[in-house]
Amino acid sequence: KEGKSGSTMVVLKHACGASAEMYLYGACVTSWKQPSGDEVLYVRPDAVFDKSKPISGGVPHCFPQFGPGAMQQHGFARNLDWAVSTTSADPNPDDKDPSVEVVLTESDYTLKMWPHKFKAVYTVSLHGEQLVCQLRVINTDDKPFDFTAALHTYIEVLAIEKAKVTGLKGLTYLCKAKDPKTPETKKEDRDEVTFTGYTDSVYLNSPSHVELEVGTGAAVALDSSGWEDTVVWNPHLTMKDCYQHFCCVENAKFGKAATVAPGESWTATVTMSVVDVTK
Ligand code: TA6
Repeated sequence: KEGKSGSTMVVLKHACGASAEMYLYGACVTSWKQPSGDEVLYVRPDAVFDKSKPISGGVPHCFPQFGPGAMQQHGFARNLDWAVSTTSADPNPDDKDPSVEVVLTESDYTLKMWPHKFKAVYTVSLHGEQLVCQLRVINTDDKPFDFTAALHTYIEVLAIEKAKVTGLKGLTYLCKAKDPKTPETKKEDRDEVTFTGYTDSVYLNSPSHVELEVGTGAAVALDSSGWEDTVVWNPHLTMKDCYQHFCCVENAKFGKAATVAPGESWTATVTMSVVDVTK
């Protein structure tokens, strides 16, 4: 389907009423709605869809590098067109979960930045009201490679002052708020991480279940496997026009890079659900 600025997107609709949209540019999921019509994700007002820069919002990829480093910030996966390999996008009378699988492989552009042959396979599906995202990175080269990665998920919150992330207490984290290139190592002692200023923290070896309370009595739960770390980011006053309305809770593989031998693969999955926290 034609999305914004003529860019191609895939729409998933579940028989339960939930829906999702993903642009092939960056394989970026930009919308995930509950059957009520409520949007869970957040797309920044400065987002553009004309491929001149990565889509700022939804669930952008960071691959094969999370953050700044040897190559451009967050790697190249978020600013390339992925190709659809299989899809079952329409609602199905027998309640089958709609899904789409897209792939990205090396090109002259990627080889200049990262000299490895690879195939990244990204599958997005709606399991009822849940959004399930799975990334598989296959080494199609004849030598091993390393990478870091993340799903840079933007979640809409009622007001950032009301947002709370739970599940991180006791973890060691890299605080990148002062300088992303030289993070400070800290220990989280809060039951609930709240946002009173610029926040950019990579929690190492985080649990498979983390929740973000969004301030409406609901939380978004992220249940993951394969991703080992969790990044929490809010730009605070550096994005005066929009920081109040979103919080990024990102599944990441950063503390320890993934190493993949030739012919082998690395897989990580996250299942996101909206849960009622008032009960
Ligand atoms: O995930 C947090 C982070 O890496 C921050 O350090 C900040 O740079 C942010 O992502 C946004 O990055 P972007 O390149 O999309 O502006």
